[in-house]
Amino acid sequence: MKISSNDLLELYHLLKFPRLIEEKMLLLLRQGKLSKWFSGIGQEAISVGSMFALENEDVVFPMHRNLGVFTSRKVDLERLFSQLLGREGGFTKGRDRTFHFGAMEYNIIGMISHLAAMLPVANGFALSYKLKKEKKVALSFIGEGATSEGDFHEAINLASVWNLPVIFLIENNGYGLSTPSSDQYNCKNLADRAKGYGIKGEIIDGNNVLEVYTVIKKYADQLRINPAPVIIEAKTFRVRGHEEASGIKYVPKKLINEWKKKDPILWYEKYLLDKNIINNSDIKEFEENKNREITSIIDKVLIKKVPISTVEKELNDVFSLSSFKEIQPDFKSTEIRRFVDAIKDGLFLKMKEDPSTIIMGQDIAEYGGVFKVTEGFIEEFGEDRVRNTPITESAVIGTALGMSMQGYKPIVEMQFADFVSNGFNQIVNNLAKTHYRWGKGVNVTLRLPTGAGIGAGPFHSQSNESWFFHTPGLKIVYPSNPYDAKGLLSSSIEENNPVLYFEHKGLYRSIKEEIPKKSYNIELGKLKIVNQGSDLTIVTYGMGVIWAKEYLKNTNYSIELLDLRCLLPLDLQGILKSVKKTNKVLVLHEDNLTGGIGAEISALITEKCFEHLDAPVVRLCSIDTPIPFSSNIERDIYLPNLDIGEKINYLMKY
Ligand SMILES: Cc1ncc(C[n+]2csc(CCOP(=O)(O)OP(=O)(O)O)c2C)c(N)n1
Repeated sequence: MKISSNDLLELYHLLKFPRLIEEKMLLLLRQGKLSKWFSGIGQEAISVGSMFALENEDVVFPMHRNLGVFTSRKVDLERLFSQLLGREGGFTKGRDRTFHFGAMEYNIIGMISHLAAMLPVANGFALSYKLKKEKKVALSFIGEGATSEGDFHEAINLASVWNLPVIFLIENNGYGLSTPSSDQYNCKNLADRAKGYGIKGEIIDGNNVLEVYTVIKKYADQLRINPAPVIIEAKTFRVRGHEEASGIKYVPKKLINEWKKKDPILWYEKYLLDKNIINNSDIKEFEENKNREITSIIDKVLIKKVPISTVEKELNDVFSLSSFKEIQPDFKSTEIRRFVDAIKDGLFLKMKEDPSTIIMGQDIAEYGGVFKVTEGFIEEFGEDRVRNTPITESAVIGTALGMSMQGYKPIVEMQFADFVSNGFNQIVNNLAKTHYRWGKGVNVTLRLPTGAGIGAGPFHSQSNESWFFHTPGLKIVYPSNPYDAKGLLSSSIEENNPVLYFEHKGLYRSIKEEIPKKSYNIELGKLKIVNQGSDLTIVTYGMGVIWAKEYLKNTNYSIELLDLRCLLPLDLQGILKSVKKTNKVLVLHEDNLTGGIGAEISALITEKCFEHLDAPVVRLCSIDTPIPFSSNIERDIYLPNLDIGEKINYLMKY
């Protein structure tokens, strides 16, 4: 590949700039003006060469040693230094560490600490490009240490199956913290793994900026025409410590000295000097100019304030503002639908109305999903929008996040709610925290077929809503009837925040009711009073509502039955209003007792309206065991519903 002298010179300037910044940063660190630093010295050719090869419209996912990505994309330096030095005016309002930030306007998506977690998100961007027929690529950096993480394998496998234009660029710098690569993986080259994923892989000299540029450019050009992922392994070395405070005693000195001789800047300077493209005074002049520029910006930034905030501001930024617009139900045209049909109808109508909706999940296409919720969808909407996935919960949830950042409204079906544990990190650390960290709303809906009562055992029956209830940034929806299921699903899909939509499998085919045929929606966070009463309030949701309704058929007590419908946001005012009226409360749920939603509700009631209580708040929940397989044990011992009468009698007599 022929590169003009001007380009060679520009590349030199880009390569040298992050080194000059780092040298200054290391000084500031020693002076106590910088809290932490992960050095990329000796690895700059990888960041810079690859950025020089890409177009600015291509998205990039840097890691903690990729300062050169930000400088090569010409990110506003005052903002950059404000972020790095923890001052006001950075990218994350002081909410993130030195390198955990992105800048969407430069098509840079920030990392989270969980190293490989952004690889699936890169897939989401790449899939969006492909669907929109945009000739762009995604490039994701990853250290050789982090290639051991599950997300690495899931993301590449998914990208391969779907032919997504992603460059997975491994920076193999020999060590993952103190762990040498020989303790990290047991193959000769990580690029060799490409074969196993059915994709191309190539090893490059990560200290040779021209080689990095040439190879990345070659693949970027190819991927724009024929989308497919590729693994590039850039061999390099970490010549400083993992981070500056942690030392480097465990690395043999000889190795460091050998690699220092292969310094990418020294090599490239020599190359340009030999070609007479620069001379020593050019180098000196560039260094002096840039150092002056860096110093002047740093001086300006260091006198800026550290970010300050208020409780209100912090809380306000957890969620993107809701843009709920009510769609009234049309009761002129109705039909009798089961719970499962209502979900299917809601999903179908949304897919029909809004081309930005897309469904992903295991066996959801031709097979229609294990519960047949998406049966017939592929015929109607095609395989681009109804996507069968490999068994990769984490990669698919991360992909959904990337797609949502590209304007899609992805809906991901977990085959069973139980399997969401395999996507846990993506949910609690990526989906939940994105808006708070950098103000980007996340429109992802996860559908979770949940619940016991069908003898499916400990791994196909769990109520796991409380796993997520504790995490700021998530919304949790849990309907108990066909009408709500359809209306709440519509709102969940529109919601510009991550929503976990729990659907009880036991309700799918056991309940039905007359519901409007057309679309309508229901605002999230509003409970429903299923039955008015004055003696006692039952607070419940999901299957609990069905159990409570059964009980109500045969009691003379005046019971107020509240169906929460949403656990987050929780309609606390609605709960308190009822408790103030009845003065006694039973909190009922199928999930087991300890640390369940009931514990929080009970605490809130006790704290907020203690004076109105005539009895302790009582919880009735499943016992604290895994869910037994045997239907007898599940029904007679595990689940709580047989004890409703006893608990209510206890409360009434109190
Ligand atoms: C999931 C996870 N486990 C552990 C860590 C702690 N940690 C941070 S960086 C690091 C080493 C990473 O090595 P590598 O991926 O090779 O990148 P490098 O630091 O060498 O650039 C470790 C273990 C983490 N951030 N995330």
